[in-house]
Amino acid sequence: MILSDIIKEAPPHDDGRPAWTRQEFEAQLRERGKSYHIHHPFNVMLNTGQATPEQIRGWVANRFYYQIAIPVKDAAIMANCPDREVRRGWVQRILDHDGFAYGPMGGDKTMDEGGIEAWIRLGLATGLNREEIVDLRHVLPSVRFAVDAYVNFARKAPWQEAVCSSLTELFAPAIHKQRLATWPEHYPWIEPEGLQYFRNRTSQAPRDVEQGLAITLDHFRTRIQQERALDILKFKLDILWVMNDAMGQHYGVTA
Ligand code: AHQ
Repeated sequence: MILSDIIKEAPPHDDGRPAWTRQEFEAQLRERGKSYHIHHPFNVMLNTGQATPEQIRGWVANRFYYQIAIPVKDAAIMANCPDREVRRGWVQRILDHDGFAYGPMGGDKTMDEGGIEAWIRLGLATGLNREEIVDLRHVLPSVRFAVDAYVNFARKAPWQEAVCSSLTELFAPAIHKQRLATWPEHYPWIEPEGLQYFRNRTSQAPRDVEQGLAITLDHFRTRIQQERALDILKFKLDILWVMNDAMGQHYGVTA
């Protein structure tokens, strides 16, 4: 299915087939985890200790482009969403990545630097310098195109469909935990504090998923709408997958 088909308004809402129950629908979404990029050879190489420092630095520098796109994508969803309750929850995602200052009005503030800064620190811990991370010089064309396709989808699709596309995060806690369990042993040359981003996500991702899953299960009601939700999730799974394809092709994959 090409991107314009994905962005096109959903097909007719009902073809008479019985809708899945809420539990069946959630199970169908979770079943797509078999296509999650945790299974991509490039990621398997990273998390089984077979990556060289150059491959790790390439992955961090390329994934930075995805990380800085996340709050932009979430702001696009916020801009399209008229529901204050939803926005009240969704805004936390932007704060998690961009960071925020907190403390008493008029008093001293404490800065939560946010996930983008934590990702830069991951890069520094792998031996990249701040300038080469932030100026995106290492970002591969296919990585850029895949990430831009995600942001453009979030801008153009109905906000509930953009919410649905975030549900690859159903599978994200596992990949963050896998990194935390394997990188210190395999890559002792990476300063442990560089992995803080992954630690942050092990609690933030499940909270994100709770809201995104509830919205998705509530919104996609008929069978044909539920199958569209699966198409949207597949689109986003493909985005994560092709990013690894590009990095594997450029940096090599030893799996
Ligand atoms: O660090 C990640 C993150 O903040 C998010 C937000 C969410 C979205 O809105 O699409 N998806 C996501 C993901 C993050 N990290 C990826 C990784 O492998 O480290 C996984 C990715 C996801 O599963 O979609």
